[in-house]
Amino acid sequence: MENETKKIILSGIQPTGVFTLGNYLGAVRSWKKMQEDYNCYYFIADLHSMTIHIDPQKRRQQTREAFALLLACGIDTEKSLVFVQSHNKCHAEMGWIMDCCSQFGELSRMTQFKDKSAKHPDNINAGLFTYPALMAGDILLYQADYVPVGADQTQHLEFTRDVATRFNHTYGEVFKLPEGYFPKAGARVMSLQDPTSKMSKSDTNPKATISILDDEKTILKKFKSAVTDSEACVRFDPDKKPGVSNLMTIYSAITGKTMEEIESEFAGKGYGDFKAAVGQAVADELRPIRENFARLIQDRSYLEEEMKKGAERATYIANKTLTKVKKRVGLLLAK
Ligand code: AQP
Repeated sequence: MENETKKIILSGIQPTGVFTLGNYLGAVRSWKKMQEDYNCYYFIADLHSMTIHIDPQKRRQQTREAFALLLACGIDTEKSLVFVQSHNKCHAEMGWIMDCCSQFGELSRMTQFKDKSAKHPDNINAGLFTYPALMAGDILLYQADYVPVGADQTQHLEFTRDVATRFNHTYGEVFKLPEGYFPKAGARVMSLQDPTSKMSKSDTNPKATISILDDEKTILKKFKSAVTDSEACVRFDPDKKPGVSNLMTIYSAITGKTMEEIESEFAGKGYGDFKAAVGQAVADELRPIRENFARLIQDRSYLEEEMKKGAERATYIANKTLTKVKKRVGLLLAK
């Protein structure tokens, strides 16, 4: 599976619901492509998902589904290391060590903490605050060269580099400093009902998001009711026409057409034709994923076997770094 000459890429996704078209076009689709050129480590970030309250039974189910969804999207366990974060105990242990290497001030400046605290004012837990330290541990454990980052994650990557630099300086060189990786075909997908905010799995309005398991009829219906504007002209202008521009971004990401090509394809046509074409392109793209998922989720023993293999390999790799870290900070190793 691994090739010593290839660089390491690491990324995770939270089991907070069925992946959206945003998760797919912004992350998972690129993860599939990267498998050819890198040693890819992908994990289901179930520990991170604990920063919000989810019913325990639902969390278990969503974690299994998220694992199956990654495989359904074309992540191949023969090429990539795929695992569930909590199945490798090194993450929790490293997370604590990273907590102790993080400063209150720098964690307080994280915009995600501010955003998520505002979104869940009744549950501003310590995990939400120290989330970036756990994430730094996730990345540094595997000596990742690259971490694919969306615009909303750059601050966390900077934080990881700062913590790693500080640790290396204090205790001696252990960590490789990871760099951001910006996939060429990545796209930021916005809500279909409020195109100024990003499409999110946890959005409570089902019309705002496309789940990658939605069937064709549902997808076409959701695009039909997507918020646009009254100009009736397909033109890319994210500031003045956020709704139409979002639909163009989605169409472009799937068909590979440029914005100019899309503008001329729909010149003189109404939004009805445009929305139907975007919906159809999305439905065609997601159909095989939905079919793969339906098959995989039935095969519980296969999923469990793949999770076990992933956990063993991930633990083997991460434990090498964790042991070095423990020695450097002066934790007495158990004999
Ligand atoms: N709308 C989006 N457009 C492009 N990329 C997106 N990602 C998420 N939403 C979009 C990318 O998907 C990856 C996995 O995300 P995550 O599950 O770890 O957390 P998130 O960014 O908080 O995703 P959600 O869907 O918004 O989840 P909830 O609702 O639980 O908070 C990341 O690479 C992310 O950039």
